[in-house]
Amino acid sequence: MMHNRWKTRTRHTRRRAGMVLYAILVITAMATMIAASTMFRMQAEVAASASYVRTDQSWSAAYSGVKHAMNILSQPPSEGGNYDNPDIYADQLVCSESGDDWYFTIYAFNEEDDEAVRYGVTDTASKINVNSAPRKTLEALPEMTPELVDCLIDFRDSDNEPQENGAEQEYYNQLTHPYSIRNGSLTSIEELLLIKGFNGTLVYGEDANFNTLLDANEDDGDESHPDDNSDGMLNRGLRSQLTVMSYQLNVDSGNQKQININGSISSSKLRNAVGASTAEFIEFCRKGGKKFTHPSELLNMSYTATTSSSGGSRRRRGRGSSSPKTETRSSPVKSASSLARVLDKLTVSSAPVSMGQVNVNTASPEVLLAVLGSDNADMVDRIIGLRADLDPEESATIAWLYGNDIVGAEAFKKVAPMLCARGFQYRVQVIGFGIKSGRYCVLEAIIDLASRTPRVLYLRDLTGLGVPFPLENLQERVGD
Ligand SMILES: [Ca+2]
Ligand SMILES: [Ca+2]
Ligand SMILES: [Ca+2]
Ligand SMILES: [Ca+2]
Repeated sequence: MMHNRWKTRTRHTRRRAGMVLYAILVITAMATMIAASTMFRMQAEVAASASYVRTDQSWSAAYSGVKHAMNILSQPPSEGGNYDNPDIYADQLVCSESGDDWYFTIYAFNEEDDEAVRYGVTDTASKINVNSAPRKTLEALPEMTPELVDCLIDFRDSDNEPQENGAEQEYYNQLTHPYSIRNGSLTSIEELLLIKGFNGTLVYGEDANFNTLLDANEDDGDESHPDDNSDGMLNRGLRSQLTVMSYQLNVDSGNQKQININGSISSSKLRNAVGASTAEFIEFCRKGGKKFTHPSELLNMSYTATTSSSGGSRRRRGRGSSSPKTETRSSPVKSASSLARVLDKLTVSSAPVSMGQVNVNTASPEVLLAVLGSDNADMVDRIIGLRADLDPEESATIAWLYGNDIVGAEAFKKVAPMLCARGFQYRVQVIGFGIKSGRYCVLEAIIDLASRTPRVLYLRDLTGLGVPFPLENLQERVGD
């Protein structure tokens, strides 16, 4: 009886997933089950006898997609953006060669629909940087526990002093197969798997074939790999919320170096950047010995500087030679537009880069909640509700949070250091495919636009996990 019910449910799920035949292929150590279309499988069998050149060509087609994304992202934002823009990311012809037409398609997880991909890239600043995130941010992630965070912190900190529930090298030395821990920054998200308490389910979630879609076997509980909770939603694991590759360049929207208001600055440069009155106010604060912690401090700020009234030649040391005098001025930065200007043009450190800020324009609600704290759940709702309607100019800095009354001045200053409005590194997932042969290659790359010339920071071949979606759909579409 039970058995029949399972069968009925399975048939239903399969219908829902479309005309798809499932084949079990042992691909990775995790023995992943993948979905493959009948047509594609037949084509693949034919193609399997073809020369290896075919494989090289599908790899080249996919890598062309990586370079294509790098090229697009190096230019000013195009109309349609980079989040979901089929015109520039779906079914792009690379070449016709060896009797086949080679295409690539760049795709990513679709927040609105886990049964359809979006055509675009993913800004890694939309995630939390595992190397710089404070404990409370990590603990606020739904899947994290204080014990896991203790072990993660021990793994990344340079010392050998274990946290209360953590594990340092000594623990790993006692494993059947001991290994050295990083005791420094993680270099790939996969390294999480080396940390005590972390496992594939936690890191990868239910998306066993990495196709960003909820496949039937990922929504049937323990009936098939992976073991999922069959709740009709795709849990994408910590890798969807964490990154090891995000950093910001301290440059303005025109890619010019920001001015460090705690360093030595040229008055005329400062004036040109933020206007005379704001420049004068900053100089007044600096003369008073003020050290800024973030440019947002200038919003609605007032500052009292102590000056001496000695007025002239040096007096002899002694009582009554001069009386202290104070002067209070208030900052001209009061509107969202003047705030946007100082956020764009100014910084508070001489470092060329900064780390750890999350992009308020692209982060998921879960990430924003973890970063801003559960006390700010209303703020997160308002951010998500408003940001889709912003034009690129408005979303160029985080000042829109203040301008749209999402937060008042004081709350803004508290959250501003944790947020940014722009990413410099992107994750690209791309399939390169031959329309006639059905040969394909899937690559995952992280590209970095903050270096002098754009570069690939990370590249992985995901082809072994199977075809991400039925290729005949692509074939039909491209054939139109
Ligand atoms: Ca350590
Ligand atoms: Ca999947
Ligand atoms: Ca399953
Ligand atoms: Ca689920």
